[in-house]
Parts: sequence; C-alpha cells; structure tokens
Amino acid sequence: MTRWVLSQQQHVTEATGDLTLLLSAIQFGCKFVASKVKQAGLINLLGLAGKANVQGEDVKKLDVLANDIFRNALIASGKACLLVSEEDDNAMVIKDPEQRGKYIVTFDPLDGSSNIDCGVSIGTIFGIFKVDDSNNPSEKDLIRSGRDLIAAGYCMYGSYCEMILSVGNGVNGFTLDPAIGEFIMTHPNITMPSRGKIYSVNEGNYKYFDEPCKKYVDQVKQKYSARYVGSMVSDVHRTLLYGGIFGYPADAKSKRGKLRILYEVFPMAYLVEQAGGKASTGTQNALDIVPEHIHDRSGVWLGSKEDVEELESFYKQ
Ligand code: P6P
Repeated sequence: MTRWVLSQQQHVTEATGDLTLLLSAIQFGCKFVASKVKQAGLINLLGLAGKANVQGEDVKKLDVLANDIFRNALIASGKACLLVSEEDDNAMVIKDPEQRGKYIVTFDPLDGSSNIDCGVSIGTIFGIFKVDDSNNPSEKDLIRSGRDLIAAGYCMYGSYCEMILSVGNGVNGFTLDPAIGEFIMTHPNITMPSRGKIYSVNEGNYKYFDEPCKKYVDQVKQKYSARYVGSMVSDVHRTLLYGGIFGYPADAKSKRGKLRILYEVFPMAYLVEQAGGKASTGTQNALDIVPEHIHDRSGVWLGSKEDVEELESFYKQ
C-alpha cells in the first residue's frame, strides 16, 4: 500500500509527500487496531469502558484504545492540524506548531462497536480535508461539504482485514497480510455494478420510516435479498464489492438519521461515488450536505447508482 501511495504521489507535480506520510500513519493505526481486535477476548479488551461518548453511546474498551492509537499516530505524523473523532466531544487542535500539518482528519476509530463483544466485523472510517491556514485551525474549517474531501477510506476488521482507500482517482482495496504486517493490493480499481440484488436497511425501524421510504422498502423486498450486519463498514464493504443499496434513513425516531456526517456519511459517500455509485439523503446528494456541527448526523442511502436513483424517485413522487 505504501508503494501504491508513493506511486500516486508521483502523478501530482505539487506533491510534497505530506499526504503520503499521513496515510502511512493511518495505515500504522489500522495495523495496530487490527492486532488488538484479534486479541480483544484474550487480553480483557472486551466489554464497556464505563463511560458514554458525546453521542450518549456506551463506550467499549476497544473504542478508547482505538481512539488513543489513531490520535497518537496522527499527532506523531506531524501532518495534521485538527482531529475530529466520534469519541471526542470537541475537535482537537494539534497544539505544538512544530507538529502541525495542513490536513484535518475526521475519523470514527472503531465503528460498529456494539458488535465487538459478539465477534461481528467492525471498522475504522476516516476522511481527510486540507486547510488553508494550518496556523489557526478550528471547527469552523469543517463547516463545508463533502466535495472538499481530498481522500477517504475505511479499514474493516473482519474475517480478513481490508483497507479501502481513495485519494480522488478511483478506489483500491488492500488486504493485511499479518505474516509481514503489510497491506497488499487485492482489489484494484473497485467499480460498483450499476445495479445490485441486495438491499440493506434496519427494518426494525420500518414503523418510523417516512412514506417514500416505506414504499421503496416494500417494493425492493419483492426483488432483492436482504442483508444487514448492523456495522456500517461491513454493510458498505459488501455493497461496494457486490452492488445493491445500503441505507440508514432519517426517520421519526432518528430525525437527523443516526450516522455522523463528517466521519461516516462523507467518507463512505466519497468512496461509493469514486467507485461509480451514488449516495443520497433521498432528496440531496450526500456529498453536498454542509454540517453545522462536527457531530451532526444525516440520513443516507448509498450503493449502485441505479438503485439509489430508484430510491430517490420515490421521494420525487
Ligand atoms: P442500528 C454502529 O453502531 C452504527 O453506528 C453503524 O456502524 C451501523 O450502520 C448503525 O450504527 C447500525 O445502527 O440502529 O441498525 O443498530
């Protein structure tokens, strides 16, 4: 993966190598977390950390460890100036000017953590923005649309550990070879089919869905299979590779949706669009959303272009 990132850097005349080093730090964090996820049951890392996060969700021990790992790796890279983590109430400005770079990293260090204790796949999701003035970064630098992303990716800790990454010209997948501790390219140039045969949504929330959503689900279940892991990284990874549609719509229970814009919706929408798919709230392209706060949420449907456009047609009607 490092060799591939370096090859991409060579295409960019004004490249300084900063993004390469930042991605190297993220790679390191993913390798470290992958190792701890595998050992969690053996070294007493399962279970609750005994606190709630800004989302009011129970924090698992692995959530805390993963957050510390990525925060330390990103600070040590010297290429970030502002960090936004699902686990931290406020954005973190890199204090030492000597350690400050020109990138903002938004990340969910361990998404799907409600699945940790039962061994279901979980993952890290990240997005990378550039700032104009890295001397005075603030949360205001994040009140911008997902169109400003310069890179995004996720790492899925599943039956195999896979890093999916885009730096703006397509999507590539890299599988961790634990024997050598390197991510090896196994899924070059991932391109989604224009339509799939799987729909993925938590139908336990059906009674809360709005009418267009209910009509879409009633229709799509007549022709597609249902798959829902309940871990966004796993559901998106399957959708990216197999096609189809994944959704976590805003509904009467979650009026702004459940997924967070900056470090779940934007990175996944960016990746899906880079792979030829689409991401939408139902009425707006997900990448065009502009959050008001760093932990703002949004409803989202993403996947094969024709499947998402079919969903959107129910809102148009
Ligand atoms: P529900 C995991 O907690 C998460 O944030 C995403 O990974 C996942 O897509 C969603 O919530 C699942 O939510 O309400 O279906 O359990």
